[in-house]
Amino acid sequence: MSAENGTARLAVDEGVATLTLNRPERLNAFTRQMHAELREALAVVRRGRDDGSVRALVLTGAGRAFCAGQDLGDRKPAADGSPPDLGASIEENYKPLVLALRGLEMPVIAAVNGVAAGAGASLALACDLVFAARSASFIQAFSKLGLVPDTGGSWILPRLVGSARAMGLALLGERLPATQAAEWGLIWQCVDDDALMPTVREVAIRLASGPTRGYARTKQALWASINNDLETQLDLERDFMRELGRSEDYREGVAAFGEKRAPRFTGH
Ligand code: LHQ
Repeated sequence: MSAENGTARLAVDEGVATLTLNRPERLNAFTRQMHAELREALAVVRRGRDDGSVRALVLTGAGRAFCAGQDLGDRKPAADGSPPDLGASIEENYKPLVLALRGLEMPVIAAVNGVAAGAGASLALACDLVFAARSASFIQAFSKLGLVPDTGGSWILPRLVGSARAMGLALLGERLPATQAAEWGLIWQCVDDDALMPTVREVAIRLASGPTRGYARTKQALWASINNDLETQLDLERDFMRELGRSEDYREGVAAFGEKRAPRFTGH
């Protein structure tokens, strides 16, 4: 588990892992150290899924921001003055981060407590469910630096809000308030600032006591549907249903329905 004073803090409680980006003085901007600590924390979360102690993940930011994207001061210019290889940074850090979140076999929830800019916005949108505080906002800051939306941003934006709005967001780089993000369908829900963490916690605990395997396949199926044709998706549903029909949680769900009681899911 990451150190309490690290740049990525991990805490586990009631089956919910909470991963907090922790560089509040730099609005939780990513550094190489933070990426390394995030990788370490996500490995702990994966082990927690294996031993049953973690069944939902919440991602949030310390202080007044969610994440301001790449730390623009973290990269020292090369001694010979040659330009940086941003592609290498994507390959080593950002791409594995998105794939790790997408591959986690549990629901991943973003609690966007403040501004989410650049790769910070993309990180939030890579989560399965996004809640944002009313005062939060999303900024596609890349265009102001002459860059392209990364960390999956160019893939997810048009899929969430359509190409007209995606293009406007990406080219203009204007601040999108959380309320409008919810109206546009960029995120699941916008809640009052004070209600953000209690709401997310309540949802995360509910999900962590649910049929985790079913949730994992549901998230996998929905993300896969974006690229699949109908027949491929029907085949995927068949395969997942075949697997889940043999699960303990399905048996428990059917038994609980018949006995008119609340199910006790174990995630198996
Ligand atoms: C920061 C940052 C920051 C360092 C605030 N870095 N210090 C790029 C390159 C390579 C590979 C991979 O991917 C990427 C993708 C990207 O993420 S590109 C986008 C990078 N991010 C940005 O361009 C956002 C830059 N930040 C801002 O525009 C503003 O800070 C926002 C709009 C987020 C918040 O504005 P304010 O609420 O007015 O806060 P502030 O600007 O005063 O920031 C507070 C402090 O945080 C300040 O430091 P200071 O010493 O003056 O108190 C900022 O310099 C620092 N900070 N973002 N990304």
